[in-house]
Amino acid sequence: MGGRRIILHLDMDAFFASVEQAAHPGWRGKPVVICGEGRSVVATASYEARKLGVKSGQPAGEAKKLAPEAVFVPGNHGKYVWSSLNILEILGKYSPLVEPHSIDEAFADLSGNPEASADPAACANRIKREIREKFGLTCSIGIGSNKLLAKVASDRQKPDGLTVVPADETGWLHALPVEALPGLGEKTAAYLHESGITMIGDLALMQEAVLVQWFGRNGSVLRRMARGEDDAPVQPEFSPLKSISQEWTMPRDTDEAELISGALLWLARLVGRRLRAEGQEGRTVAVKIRYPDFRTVTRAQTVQGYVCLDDEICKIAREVFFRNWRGEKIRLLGVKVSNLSGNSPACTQAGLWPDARERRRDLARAVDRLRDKYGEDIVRPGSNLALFKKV
Ligand code: DCP
Ligand code: CA
Repeated sequence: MGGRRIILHLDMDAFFASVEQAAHPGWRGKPVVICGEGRSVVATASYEARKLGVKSGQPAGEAKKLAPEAVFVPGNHGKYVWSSLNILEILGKYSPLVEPHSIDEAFADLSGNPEASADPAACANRIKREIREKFGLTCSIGIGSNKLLAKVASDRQKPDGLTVVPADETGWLHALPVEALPGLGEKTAAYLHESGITMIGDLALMQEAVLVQWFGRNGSVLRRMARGEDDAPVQPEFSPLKSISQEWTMPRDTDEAELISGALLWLARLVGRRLRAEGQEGRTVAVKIRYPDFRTVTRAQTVQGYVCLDDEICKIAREVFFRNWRGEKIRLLGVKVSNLSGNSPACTQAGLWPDARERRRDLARAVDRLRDKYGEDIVRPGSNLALFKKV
C-alpha cells in the first residue's frame, strides 16, 4: 500500500462554446459567445471570442460591442449536461475512481491503471484523443500525486494542454504565482501581493498563525494548499440513473398557452434525446411549474407502457400541465421522466417484425446521431418542413 498516487484532473476548454462549435461545424474557428438561458450575461466564450476581450460574466451588450461579428447563442444546459456525462463515461474506461467536480471538470485516480503507471502523459494523451475524436472537444489535463496538484496543473496550459507535475512537485508548485491556487479570490490575492507575497513558495513559508490572523480559518487551508498537501481521495459517484430531467426559465413570464405548449415540446425533446442516448425509457412523466412568485409545484403521471419518444413525452407533459393549470403566468417549466426501465429496455418485445413503435424509436435514435454529428438543424420535424416549402 501507499506510494505516490496518480491523480488526473480534466477541465474542458471553453466548454459550452466548444459543444456548440462541435454541433455546428460552421461556427468552428469563429468567435462564439454563449449567453445564460434567459439571461443576458456571457456564460462562456470560445477562445476566438476571448481574443477580442469577451469573457464570462460580462453583460451580453458589452460582448456584442467587443465582438460584433461573433455568433451569439442562448445556452442549452441539457446539451452540456449530456456532453458532460459522455466525458465522464470515457474517463470511466480508464479508472473506476472518477469524481465529477463541476459540469466540465472531473478527477480520476489512475493509480491502478498500468498504462498510466508506466507513462502518465501517454495515457492522458489517449484520453484527450478519444474525447476529441468522439465528440470534437478539447480539454486540458493535469496530472500530479494529489487532487490539488492535478487541478493546479490542468490550468497551466490551456486550451488543449497537458501538464504532468515533475518529480519535484513542491519545487514546481512553489515557483508558481499565488493566483495559480484554485479558489483564491481576487481580494485574497491583492492582500497577499500588498504583503509582498507573490509566489506560492512565499506563502508556504508563512507561519500558520499569521495567515489565520489574516484570513481566519481559510488561512490554514491556504497554507496547506501552498505546501501542496492534500490527501483527499477521489470519490466516485455511484448513483445509478434514476431520472432524466430538464427545466427552462421562460424568456419572460407568460400565460400564452401556445408558448407553454412549445416550451413543453422543446423540453420533451431534450429529455427524450438524453433518455435514448442512455438507452432508457420511463413510465412516469412529471412537469414542474414555477410561478412568477417562485411558488413551485410538480405534477406527475405514470403510464402503462414505457416512453422515450419526444412526442410521447410531450403528449403526457402537456396533459399533465393543462390539467393543472389555472391560467396563471408561468416563470419556469421542467419535464422529468422517471421510473426508468434500467439498462435492459423493458418494452422491447422480441418479434420477427419490429412493431411500428420500435421503428420510430430506431428512427429517433438515427436522428439523434445525425444531430450529434452535423448539428441541431440537419433534421427538422415534418411540421417545420412545410414552412420551408412555402419559402
Ligand atoms: N459557466 C457559466 N457561468 C460562469 C462561468 C462558467 O455558465 N460565470 C459555465 C460555462 C462554461 C462552464 O461553466 O463553459 C465551465 O466553466 P469554466 O470556468 O471551466 O470555463 P470554460 O470551460 O468555458 O473555459 P476554460 O477553457 O477557461 O476552462
Ligand atoms: Ca473549463
